[in-house]
Amino acid sequence: MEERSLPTETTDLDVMREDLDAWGYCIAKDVIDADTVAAVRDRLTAQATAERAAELDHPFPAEAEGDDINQWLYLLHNKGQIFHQLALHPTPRALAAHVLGADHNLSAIDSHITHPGNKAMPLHTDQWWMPQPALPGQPHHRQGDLIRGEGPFGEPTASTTAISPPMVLNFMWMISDFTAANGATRVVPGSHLSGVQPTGEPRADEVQPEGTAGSAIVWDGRTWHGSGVNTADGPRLGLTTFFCAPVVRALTNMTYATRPDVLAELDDEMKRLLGFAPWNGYGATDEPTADFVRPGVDTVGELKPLD
Ligand SMILES: O=C(O)CCC(=O)C(=O)O
Repeated sequence: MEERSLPTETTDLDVMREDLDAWGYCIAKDVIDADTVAAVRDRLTAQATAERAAELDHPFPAEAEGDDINQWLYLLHNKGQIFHQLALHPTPRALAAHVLGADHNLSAIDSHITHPGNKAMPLHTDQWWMPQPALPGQPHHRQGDLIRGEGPFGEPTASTTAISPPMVLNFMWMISDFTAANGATRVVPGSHLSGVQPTGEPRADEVQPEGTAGSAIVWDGRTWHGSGVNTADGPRLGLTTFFCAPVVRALTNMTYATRPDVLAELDDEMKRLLGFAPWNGYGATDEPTADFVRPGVDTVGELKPLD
């Protein structure tokens, strides 16, 4: 059988789905128009500049040791209505539905800005915490004992035994052009089918797809990836809408961290996406079949029988 060529930019959702299945990533071209890109970029840049000046930005654990040059902005839905459009956009939602199923949540809505002078992010997967399948009678991995960066390691070739399914999907919006020079995301094609984790070291078989602002690079939670080195003269603006299956703990604690003034304005779909709706009773407060959860202050506390 002829091997499918590596993903290139496409506007065809079917091709994106097939690329994700075959290679573990795809490039969605021109998902938002130039005016939307400009509006997102302006809000993001203003927020990023203010957070850095106020020393409010905190590094992410997957960043290279000692890299305090790259910048993360978390909980963007609290930081501008314009970001909600990206989370609700039909293209990421269709790909999340393809990989995770119709019900999925937003695990994070963050920005990753690679600045000149940074370090390459070590290769990693976004579901290092997923236990390996085990044959009956063999010891199983205890999920709560798994440690980031401790494998199991191996080569990124297709496994011949059962592997775990994807539980998360990363849809990384390009808010500036992504180029090899400014630190575009590196991926290892096909590594999503290996069932093992990368050691973090760069590899000869990694590729660094480029794309224009308004496009996105999208990867399966099992795909080996990391951001690149920025040798250009300006920042690379990445914005991730990161989705998870409904029983996976979200990367950011959305129900606790969503600002009350933002929550008051959310429509039901955005509330569902952020995990404010129980899923088959999971994530519920004191009414498992309620449409939406309620904060602790409104739940039932210690009661005494009435006389
Ligand atoms: O910013 C990038 O290019 C990659 C970010 C990343 O590795 C992640 O979000 O897990």
